[in-house]
Amino acid sequence: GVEGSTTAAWMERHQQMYERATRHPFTVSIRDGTIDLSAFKRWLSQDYLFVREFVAFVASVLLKCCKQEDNSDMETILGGVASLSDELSWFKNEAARWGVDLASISPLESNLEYHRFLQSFNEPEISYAVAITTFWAIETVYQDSFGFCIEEGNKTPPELLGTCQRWGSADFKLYCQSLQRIADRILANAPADTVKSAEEAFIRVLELEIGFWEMSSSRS
Ligand code: HMH
Repeated sequence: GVEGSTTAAWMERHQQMYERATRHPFTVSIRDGTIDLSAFKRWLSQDYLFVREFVAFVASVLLKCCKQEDNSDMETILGGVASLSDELSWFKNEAARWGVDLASISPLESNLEYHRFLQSFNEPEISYAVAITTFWAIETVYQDSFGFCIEEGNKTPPELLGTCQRWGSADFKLYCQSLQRIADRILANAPADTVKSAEEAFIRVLELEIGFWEMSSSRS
């Protein structure tokens, strides 16, 4: 439950920014059916490039996990790596369906900024606590954002339901909750300065996610 959950306390403390990330005009426009399809395609192609970087990030979290004395979280994280393989295939399929040529896409600035953040986790000095918290936060923003698009009262266009289901499904929510439990357990045993760094990483993820939605929405 939420009792004693460090991550749940942060979600409350930074509620405004959390809402800006998970109820962004971009995803809200999916839910109300007013989404600009060229913006959707921009998001799709940029997120494909993001996920390719995210594979390396999750691998770095897995590596940090394996170096722990207690590596009982290994299966959960390994499952995350495995599902990214399916996700890359999904992106290729979806891009073909929308007539998007993934081979000709270059990452936009907000995407590159996110890549640099993800790449910083390759440093062995970055703790497992900060890494697993970051992993949880990244997945949760998508779960909450796309989950809202399939909640009661949505007017999500049928051709976008598959996308929303990918991250908004009950299974993906359970997976995010497993990551949250792991993060909370590790944070409960971490020194105060590490917990502080993890909270900063959580806020940084929210900023980067907002930037990513902004980049996807922009008509420039
Ligand atoms: C930008 N954040 C972004 N892309 C994603 N695919 C996720 C989070 C979830 O994996």
